[in-house]
Amino acid sequence: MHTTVVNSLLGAIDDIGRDARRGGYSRPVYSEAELTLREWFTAEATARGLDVSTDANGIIWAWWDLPNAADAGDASRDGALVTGSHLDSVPGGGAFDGPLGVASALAAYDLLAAREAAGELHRTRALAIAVFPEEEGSRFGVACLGSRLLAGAIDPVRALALRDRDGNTFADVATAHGLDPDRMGRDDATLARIGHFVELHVEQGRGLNSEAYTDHAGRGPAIAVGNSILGHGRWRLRFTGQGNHAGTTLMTDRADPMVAAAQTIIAVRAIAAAQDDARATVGRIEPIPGGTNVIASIVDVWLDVRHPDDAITAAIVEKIHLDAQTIAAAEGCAVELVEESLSGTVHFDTTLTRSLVDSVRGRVPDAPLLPTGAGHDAGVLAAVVPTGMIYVRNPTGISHSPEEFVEDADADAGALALAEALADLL
Ligand code: HGY
Ligand code: MN
Ligand code: MN
Repeated sequence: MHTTVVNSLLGAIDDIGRDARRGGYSRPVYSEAELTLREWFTAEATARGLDVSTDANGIIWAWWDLPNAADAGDASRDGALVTGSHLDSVPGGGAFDGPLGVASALAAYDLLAAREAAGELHRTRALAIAVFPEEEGSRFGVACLGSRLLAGAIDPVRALALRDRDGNTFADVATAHGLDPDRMGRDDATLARIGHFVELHVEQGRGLNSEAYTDHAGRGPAIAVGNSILGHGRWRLRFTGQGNHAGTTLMTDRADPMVAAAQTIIAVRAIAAAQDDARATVGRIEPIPGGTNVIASIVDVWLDVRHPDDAITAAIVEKIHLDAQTIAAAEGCAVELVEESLSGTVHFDTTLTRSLVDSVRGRVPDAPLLPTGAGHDAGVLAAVVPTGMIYVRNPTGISHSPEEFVEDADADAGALALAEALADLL
């Protein structure tokens, strides 16, 4: 059975949150764009007869109960199979990071519901589609904020005090959208309902499209199964100098934090390049006050460091911090390092991953097992429930950029693979 449901679902949201300045999409959590996507998902799930609700942490749940659920009541949802992803994006992100997993879950539901109606699927448990808020951490700075709250991986007090660039606290924004800050945090009742979590996601990086899996004619498997997620974290380096006038301050009289930040950014690349498998990135820099004719008084630089070995990630950050201190001192500046978000390397549940491989290879025999350098809610939930991932080929591997792409046929293959995997787990 061939489905183009995924592509029509994605087509329906194609214009939501487009960013004319950056290109691509900017859909920060609880922005108008992301709220519109939440409404889109809720409408699509409700139209399918799913029972849709939003929990205390802002996670949307769309339940496909067992046929006899009325008798079993809530207990019938214990140990459910859950799939889904996120709808928020990075600034100027692609169309697929997050929404592909949500649209594929809806398309997979359609395939499974048809099989159940035809008497070809006899489920032993409920299925839920979950949509997690703030997976990218683009607004409040902590990646996977919704799944971290659910799993108890972040103190709700800290989460509620997080601020966006306009100074709004997560508490205020969440309250404005109907949540009760006092009810946020680890949710054991909801965790008890998650027997397995399977997330489908657009591939990010050169895996399926590498020579290892794609021949010169571009042929190769469109689907992969995930086995691990690289440990990763985010730190803020704050350089403090002396704000002053660009025209009246001699070069010998300056303590310019911008110069210290710039030298440190070069050092970041050198330190990461010297360590196999390490990735370190500065994608965001914010001078205060940020005037063209003003020597900055403060420059904030955000660091993203990743490595398979968490101890090496820590050592890289420590080396960067030491170099930053030396550089700052030479410029008459000071520097402080603050950790904002940290996720250790995750290995997905081996039994679940085995099941996913067997299901996927029923349709895509040469589907490989791949590690990923990208974080996901599945990575956070892996600490509390068995989780696994399925990736759909991205011809360029480019992500967190408008060039992120998935061929229609591969998106369909992803929905079919997800449906197969879920059917075998239901
Ligand atoms: O940053 C990441 O790896 C993910 O896209 N949030
Ligand atoms: Mn994502
Ligand atoms: Mn992402």
